[in-house]
Amino acid sequence: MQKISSTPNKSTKTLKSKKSTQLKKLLQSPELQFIMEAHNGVSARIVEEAGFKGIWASGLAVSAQYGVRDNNEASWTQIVEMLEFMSDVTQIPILLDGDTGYGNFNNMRRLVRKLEQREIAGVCIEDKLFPKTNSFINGEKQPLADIEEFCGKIKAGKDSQLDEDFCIVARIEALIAGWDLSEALRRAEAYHVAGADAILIHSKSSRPDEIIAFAKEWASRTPLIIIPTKYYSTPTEVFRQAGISLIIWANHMIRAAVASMEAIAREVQVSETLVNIEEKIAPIKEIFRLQGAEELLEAEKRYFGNGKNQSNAIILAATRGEELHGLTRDKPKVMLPIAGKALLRHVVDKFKKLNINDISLVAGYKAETIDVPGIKIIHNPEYATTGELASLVAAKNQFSDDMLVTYGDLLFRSYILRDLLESAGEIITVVDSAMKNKSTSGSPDYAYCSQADELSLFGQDVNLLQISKNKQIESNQNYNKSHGRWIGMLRCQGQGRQWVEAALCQLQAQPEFNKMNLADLCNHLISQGKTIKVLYIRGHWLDINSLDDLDLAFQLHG
Ligand code: SPV
Ligand code: MG
Repeated sequence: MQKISSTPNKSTKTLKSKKSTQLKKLLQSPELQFIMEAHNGVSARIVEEAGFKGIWASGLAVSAQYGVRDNNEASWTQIVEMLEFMSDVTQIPILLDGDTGYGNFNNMRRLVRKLEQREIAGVCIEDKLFPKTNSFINGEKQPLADIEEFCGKIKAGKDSQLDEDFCIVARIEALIAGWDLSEALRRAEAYHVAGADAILIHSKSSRPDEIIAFAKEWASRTPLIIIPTKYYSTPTEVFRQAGISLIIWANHMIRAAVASMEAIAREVQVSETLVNIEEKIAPIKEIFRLQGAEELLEAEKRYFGNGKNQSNAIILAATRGEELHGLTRDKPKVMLPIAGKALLRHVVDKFKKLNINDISLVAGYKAETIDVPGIKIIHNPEYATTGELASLVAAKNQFSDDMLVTYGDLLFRSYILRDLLESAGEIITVVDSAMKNKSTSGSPDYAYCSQADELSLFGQDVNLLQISKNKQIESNQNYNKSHGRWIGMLRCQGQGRQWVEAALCQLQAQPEFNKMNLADLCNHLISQGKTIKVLYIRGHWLDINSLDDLDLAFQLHG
């Protein structure tokens, strides 16, 4: 059985037998079989999906897709490199059109070993001289290889294969080069004796007569292969009756691609629009499918775990920011420029830097002026009379099992977000225990926690007990002095989302819901016995509530 591959778009569901074994079986099958040309990874995949049981890696087509002639202008390693792409994305066997073997017997030995390493099932070599020319260009002027020398190449190839099923096909060019049937048969016999697994008899005639005559004389001494490019109008049944084993459709994928590309390129060039061609070409989705994009998405879920953020962010930014007076006359606070870009842009960039690309912003005041790209804007039309929780409810369709909820007027260092993303817990929030040099503009929220921030606690679980506008509170618990400032950033994951949804439902039933803010939500959750974990930080953030804050922000980011 073929080994399971980690190659992205190789299906591992229905493993077929070894590719060389598959090719050998095709050649030895009593039924007439067919293989189709492919010239790169995507065409190989298309051929496999169409139902073909094998691929012809055509020298003509692979050269053409590189934009070079079929005269060994592409080096053999360049051919093998392309074969690797083709082999990686398919499970059916590939028979390489190996031209003359790219040199003498020694080159042939190395070629066979390199092909086996890439799971190429077999190689066909033709009895011409290196560098060869395509059989349909001046065929009669092309010299044939010396029989004995060519037999040596076949033997060398067979002797160097490690996989007993690897196939070597000997291709006879005698009819192409203007020799007669008896020369073709003489060569076929010699190549058979040298160990060829099959004979390919090539013809450039528009009628099948000479290959039918050959097949009759050859009488299936080995499997017989044909390439009916020139005698294409012959009914396939004729080949079947003649006892042909394998038909190679040798160049039809590259010709189909070229015809389509020429037509589309011409049309777009002339019309200067895409509007007429969209329906004539493959949808982008089809390209993604052929590349196996879906498999990668699934693998990311499997292997990235928490390492890659599937989190989304909800930014609350519906208010004007009255304290900033005239500055917010024509735009909301989040659109104020700081160091050349809007405050909101700084926030969004921080999220994007950590791969959080699903960002929703709840806007209200002057929402139409928010022009930060790459975010969804959700409106809270009642922004003037409602608080943060009403804005959060407006975004409830964006809730996910790993969501960040934050104020839009926070400037913070990236590590804070990174640490929050790496923290465990259903709900985690950030508390600044330093509180130094911090403006107390606006009305700060103070956090009361299960433990003060001590370096010795580093990494230990600390829970939020209460958020209050008061720096000191009357408490019948064993705390009354706040442990820091709550910065207004929450992460809810797993169950945390359900907790928040349930809490919002309960709070919505209360008459003062429209005045409630995120701190009220946290306090309610705690009163319901839910745990909110604390991530302590020591500075490195700023919320913009006043002109002083704005000055500070300029100092930090300007
Ligand atoms: C090829 O496909 O490159 C072949 C077949 O060698 S033919 O072009 O018919 O010679
Ligand atoms: Mg060729």
